[in-house]
Amino acid sequence: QMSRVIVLVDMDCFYAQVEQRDKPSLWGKPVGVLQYSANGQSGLIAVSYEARPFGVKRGMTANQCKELCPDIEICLVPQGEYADKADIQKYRDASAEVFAVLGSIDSRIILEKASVDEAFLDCTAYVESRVTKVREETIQRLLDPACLPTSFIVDGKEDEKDEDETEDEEETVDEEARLKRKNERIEMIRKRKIEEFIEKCRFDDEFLKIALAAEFAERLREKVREKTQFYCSAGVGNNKTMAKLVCAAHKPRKQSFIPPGSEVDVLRNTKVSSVRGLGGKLGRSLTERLGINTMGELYRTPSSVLTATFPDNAPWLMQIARGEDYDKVDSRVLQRNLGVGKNFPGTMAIYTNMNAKFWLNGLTKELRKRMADDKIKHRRLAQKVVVHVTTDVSTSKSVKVGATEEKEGRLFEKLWPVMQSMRKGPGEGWKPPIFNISLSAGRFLEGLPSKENSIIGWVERRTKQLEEMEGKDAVEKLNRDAAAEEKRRLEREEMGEEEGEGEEMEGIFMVDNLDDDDDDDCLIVE
Ligand code: TTP
Ligand code: CA
Ligand code: CA
Repeated sequence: QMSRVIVLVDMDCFYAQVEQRDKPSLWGKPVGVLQYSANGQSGLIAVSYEARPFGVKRGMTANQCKELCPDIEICLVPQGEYADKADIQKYRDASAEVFAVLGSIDSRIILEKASVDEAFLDCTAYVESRVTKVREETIQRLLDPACLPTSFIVDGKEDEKDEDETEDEEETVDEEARLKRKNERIEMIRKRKIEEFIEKCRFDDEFLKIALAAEFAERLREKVREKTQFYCSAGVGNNKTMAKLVCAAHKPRKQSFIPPGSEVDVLRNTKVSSVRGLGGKLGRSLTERLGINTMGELYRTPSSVLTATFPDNAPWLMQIARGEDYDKVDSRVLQRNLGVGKNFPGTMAIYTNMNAKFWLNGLTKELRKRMADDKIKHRRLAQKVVVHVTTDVSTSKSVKVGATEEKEGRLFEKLWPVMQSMRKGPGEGWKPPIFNISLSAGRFLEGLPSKENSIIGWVERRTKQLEEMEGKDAVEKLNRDAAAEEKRRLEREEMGEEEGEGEEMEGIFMVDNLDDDDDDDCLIVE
């Protein structure tokens, strides 16, 4: 079993930092980025860390956050050209700057763009090339406090106890001094844990590899900061799921890593919904059908129960509960889909076909614009557009598109009948009404990185090799395995677990989630 070393980099309050960089007087101040919408559904989509102690959260209106934090500076997302849409181009450009830095650091690193402000880096080859270097020298370097200045160990053991114990003795001290002492204590524990970790590196290469990746991540983040002015956080682990999970443990401007072997401890009290791949329907049905709320509970659930309830996903669920994840980092910097969409919540719901036509037309224009930009930039052409319509249920249908649909109006002519075919019941109206329309263009032709890395591409290459080596039987088995794996992947995708990860959608307010105080939930799927 090959062990890997994965780093997940996530920008801190990204859109807020873009605004702070645009207007430097905003650095260090509470800032909220508001997406204005003519239908009254405006809400915050990013909140600077200075505003968070006041309780300001994503999804709040300008009034709500002013009440909590009167000094907050509200920045408006620019308006787009069509369909009452926000123009997030400036955030996308800022994202491209960040990715340019991430991609230029070392050719041995595989970089996968996971969202507008997030990337996975497979550092296995890079750290392995460094493990062989003189060990004692490396250990001494790592032990230097300046080497891992913003790193925290996340091992699932409770540190809070140490922090609270001394609280009583200090009742006479003023708040400021108390806070200072508390921070000193945190810093002391941080350093002690790092030292313990580095000591283990003397005897254990798995520890050493993680430490080297953490050192790399510190420098990478410094470089991002230097080149773009933006701060970010990072997580280091043996796979994507763990790297992503621990990145959130210490934020902003910090990074976290897991001692190899502590995965189950780290996961024990983790909410199922905070785990990559379980943020959607599958995670919810774990809770609804089996009463499983935490990863620890999932870990303790007998495999027979999981298999009976989730026949296809049980093996994957058991792996994830153990902290194992074999999803590989795809060398992918381009988006797999271009998406646009809009919510029509409450009284904004669409009842008439005329209204539906109006919005589909606006969204189609917006999509065409993005496809055209994308075509020039990346020299590729989408072969498929998916129309999603949400009434009381969500339905989607895909259409093949090509060069013909690039002509003005042609794409709409193609999409409108598709949308019509999704209309239930008699008459001209929509009943139940439409709450969301979104379009996504995908399956790109030409130099397609996502295809090249897919299981299909892998099978094609392996088929040739294996046929030479082992004959037809082995090849057939391989094909069956790959087909089964692809089927499971598609099912997981369909169950909505990859929400907000692969697919980039802008401007969609998922109103269902507005009440949810879980920060990880997407209001807008990126
Ligand atoms: P996130 O990484 O989820 O959040 P964040 O960077 O603002 O804050 P954190 O420090 O906690 O990571 O999203 C990145 C950007 O994507 C965010 O700044 C704004 C945008 N976004 C939306 O427009 N709508 C959404 O629902 C979410 C989740 C993000
Ligand atoms: Ca972020
Ligand atoms: Ca993110």
